[in-house]
Amino acid sequence: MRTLGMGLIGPGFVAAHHIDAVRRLGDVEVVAVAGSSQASAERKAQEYKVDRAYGDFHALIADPDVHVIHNTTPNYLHFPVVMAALAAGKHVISDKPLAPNAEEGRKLYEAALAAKVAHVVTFNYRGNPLVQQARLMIEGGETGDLSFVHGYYLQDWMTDPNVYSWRSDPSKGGVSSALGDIGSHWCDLAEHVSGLKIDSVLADLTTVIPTRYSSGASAEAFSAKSSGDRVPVQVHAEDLASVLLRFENGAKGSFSVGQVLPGHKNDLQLELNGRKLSLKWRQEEQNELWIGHHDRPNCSMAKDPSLVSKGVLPYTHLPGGHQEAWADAFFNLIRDAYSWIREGAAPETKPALLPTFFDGYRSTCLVEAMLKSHAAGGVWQKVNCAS
Ligand code: SOE
Repeated sequence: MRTLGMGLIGPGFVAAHHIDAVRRLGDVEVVAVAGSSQASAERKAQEYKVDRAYGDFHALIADPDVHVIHNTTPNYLHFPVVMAALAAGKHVISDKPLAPNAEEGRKLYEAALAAKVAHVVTFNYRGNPLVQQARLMIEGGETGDLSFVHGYYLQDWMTDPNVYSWRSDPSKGGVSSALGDIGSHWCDLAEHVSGLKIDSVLADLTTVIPTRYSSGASAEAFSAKSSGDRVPVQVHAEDLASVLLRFENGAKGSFSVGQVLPGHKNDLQLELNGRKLSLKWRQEEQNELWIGHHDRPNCSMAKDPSLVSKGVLPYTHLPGGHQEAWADAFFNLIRDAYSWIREGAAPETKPALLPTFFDGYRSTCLVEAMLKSHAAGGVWQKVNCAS
């Protein structure tokens, strides 16, 4: 079997998890990392124990030993980095949001199809075993038709006004902040698990902290804030939003996102109410799936290979009672991506779990519709996303 080479472009807390997941595969070599300068790339290469460091991402893409590019750059670099990787015929695994707007999202999706390479977006919550359990129960008819799909994705790492991230800067994070960053995950998960597409949205956006204080350096998500002199910066992007949803089959839904909500670390919840039963999954208690009944006691299903459906087994790694975690779910997505690459990356061999650039493009369409709905004063907005 040919050894595949992986190259990673970008810093951030998630970069280390891309590298760990690839190393866990055992048959893929982490060849090189690229950063914003030669010095930062070398620092990262040393930290991750990688031999080659590039201060220019074009040089990493041109490296003949790199077959798969992992993009973990800030949002404003996704388009140029991913486009350059596709032009060089490399497989791409990109962080979300795929692009800052639907137009660029669509261009990347089309370029990926034309390049005939694997194209994956890290909507990693799909990789959790009990998320797949819920998806298969719905697909198998156990819930009955869904009438309501709802939940939230709440965090608190931006609660302090001294945290200033590129996500708050319209020229870097894109016009949206919380919706693009974590609303994209929630909507992807809701559509993936329910099997339903969101048809239209009605959104209400808020900036709870309109003035932030920047020290010049962008704060990494979840990191301690930097010290030093600070200057006030006006922020217009949303840090809190609530959205009503209409699904294509007539089901209704709603979700809220916020990144300034004390006590909520990475609190994603998805609940799906069917005509026969309800399911609820919460990321911070990811080894349990709540099953709600009308005519008998509710119960909670534990993540246990002896209990889950057959299709979920490849996504469990440990016996019952041994908790699986964020990194295991992330690994599941990376493992499916590389098995797709090894199979030739044709559309018909794509594992069902795997989110592609179409899903990344779709999420840019959803966020764009939400921004339009809010800008129009809160009117229903249809989601336009031609496939
Ligand atoms: C910060 O909000 C962040 O790191 C997101 O960018 C990730 O996609 C999410 O999984 C965790 O939170």
